[in-house]
Amino acid sequence: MSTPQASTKPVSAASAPNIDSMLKEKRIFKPSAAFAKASRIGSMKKYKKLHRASLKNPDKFWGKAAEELTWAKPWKKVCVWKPPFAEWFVGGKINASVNCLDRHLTGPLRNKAALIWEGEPGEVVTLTYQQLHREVCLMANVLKKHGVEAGDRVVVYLPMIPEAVIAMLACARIGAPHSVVFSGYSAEALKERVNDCGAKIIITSDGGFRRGSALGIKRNVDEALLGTPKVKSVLVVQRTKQEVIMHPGRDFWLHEETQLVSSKCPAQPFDSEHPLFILYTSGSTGKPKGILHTTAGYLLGCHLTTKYLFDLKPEDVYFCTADVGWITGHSYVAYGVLSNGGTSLLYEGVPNHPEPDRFWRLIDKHKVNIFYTAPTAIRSFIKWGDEWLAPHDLSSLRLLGSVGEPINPEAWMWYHDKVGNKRCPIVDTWWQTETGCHMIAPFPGATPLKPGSATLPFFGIDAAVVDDDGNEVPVNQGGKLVIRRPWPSMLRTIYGDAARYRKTYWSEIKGCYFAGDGARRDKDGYFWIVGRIDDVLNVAGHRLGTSEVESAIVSHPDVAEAAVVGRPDELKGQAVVAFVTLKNGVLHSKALKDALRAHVGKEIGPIAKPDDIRFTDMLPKTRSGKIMRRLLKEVAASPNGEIKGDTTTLEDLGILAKLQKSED
Ligand code: 7RM
Repeated sequence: MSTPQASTKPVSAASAPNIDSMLKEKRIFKPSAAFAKASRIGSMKKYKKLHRASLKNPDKFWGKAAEELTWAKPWKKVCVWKPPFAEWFVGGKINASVNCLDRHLTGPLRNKAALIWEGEPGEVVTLTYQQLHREVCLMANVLKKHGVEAGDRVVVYLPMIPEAVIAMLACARIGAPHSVVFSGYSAEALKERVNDCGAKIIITSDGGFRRGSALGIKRNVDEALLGTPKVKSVLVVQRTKQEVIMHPGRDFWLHEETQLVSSKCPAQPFDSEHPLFILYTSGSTGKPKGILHTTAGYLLGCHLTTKYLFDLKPEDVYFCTADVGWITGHSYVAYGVLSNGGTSLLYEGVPNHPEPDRFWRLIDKHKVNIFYTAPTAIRSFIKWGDEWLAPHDLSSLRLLGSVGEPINPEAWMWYHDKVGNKRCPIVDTWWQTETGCHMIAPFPGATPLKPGSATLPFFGIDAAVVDDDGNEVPVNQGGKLVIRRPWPSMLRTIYGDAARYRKTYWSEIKGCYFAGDGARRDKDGYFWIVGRIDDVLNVAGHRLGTSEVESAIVSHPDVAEAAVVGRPDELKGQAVVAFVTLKNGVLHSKALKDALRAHVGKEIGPIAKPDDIRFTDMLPKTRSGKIMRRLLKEVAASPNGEIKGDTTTLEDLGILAKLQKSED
């Protein structure tokens, strides 16, 4: 660790070589013997052997693994790598919807539930594989009737209803790449995405139920379509029966259209590298990036990680709380589960409607075995109070998952003790829209868990923590998290902008994929994500990841959530500013501020003590629940709390006004 140096000018934290790490988590949780025995990878010895072999001969590993998919024509070459462009399973032909549906129809899975859907008002719809197949064929034929051909982009703007999954698979069936846009995004955001991908058709709904009322969705489409000259048709699912305006010749009710087409739709085989979907990530600056995924490699990644990391069993009910508008909803609500013949539970609404126990109700009612959610949700559950769990039987759960942000050890422990009743492994999955599927995560029957660490890389994944020259940094030193070789489910490009693809992901560290996260590895080789590199703090020569300081604050019993940012400081380079939300019933006070500062001093060291603590009711988050530190940085730095940055992806604009006045 470097000695503290007084620095007079603010140093760009992002370009300095290393990140200091000070928080040391000591707790370890080993898988139970029974869980290990029943799982596919039951020991570290087995994991290490297979991981080593997968890196020694990746073509052999991925080639063998790809035999688990159903191919229309076998591939000739596993990987052709012309950096930074990869092709996988070259020469092969495959259809993703066949892998998720048709191949399950010839055996006992035919009558198994593929989707169990619960609407926010409480109705339940179950679709077996046979029934889902029929719905997908009908929708695929409606798309064809409206002139959609292989290669045409289809925008899907739907709430969490079965039609969202049906639409994705219908597109896959006819080789039309889908671009799902989160239904909570505005007309403006929708318009930008529709135009960027050049879609001629949109699948949407009249509305959706959220927080107890019928939200308008079609009306956003109407507004967006004032500025999307290419769109010719809009297919509308009837969900809420609210009043909508249907433009003659352009808008069609889906339930009427499906009456007019056949339920037979033979799947066409497509090249392995045929585009499967484009999914836009907002990022912090510039226009959204259309992340392009192709068919075979993506599907293989989803298939394998679901099978091994979630240890999916035929009898499981699996519940992922992510919206289909995010990559998690693509890979782990739809493709990965269905490709394995699993049962995926979808829920339409918010977790606190009608009461904050909705997820626990769902788990109890549907006897959920695997539950996958995000740290932001877990911190809300903690804030709402343990009493909401008490009346519900959660004993069906056998595995818990986490995704989206580093999970702070306190939230991990709560999830483990209160939701998992100390019985369930927590699979903390590090990955990105760009990586397509899980990259770093524990094997639940093998990997000893350390709260807050995503642990070790999946098979075939060559992850490392490096300095700016690409050299691995010593144990427990922070650096840039990179992947040193291509993998099947990696993004292929940014739609329409190969130069930006090269620059964003492949130019920072020579020969490596880098997408912005900082991390360290401990003595056991475990990866600890310390936050986004752009957010790293530089305090008197110490470079601190945001997640460690936040974890320290959240480990105080009065705190629900914290976000830490740097503010330019004459003396130290940066001062540490913490935005803190408190648990229900705890009052703000000067004494509590002092206590929190002392607590961080004890947990991490005096260097990390926040110079400024601001209590707030809420933190600014993206629609998918990630804290927007970029906005907090502006609030912290500007004397009058002015914000100039892009706020279009912010969940609740009202938060900013509140933050500007936040109590200090
Ligand atoms: C799946 C998803 C990606 C970014 C990523 C990280 C952060 C996601 C974890 C995590 C620590 C995790 N895709 N992130 N999972 N950080 N531990 N388990 O979230 O494209 O929307 O975001 O999210 O910063 O780069 S994403």
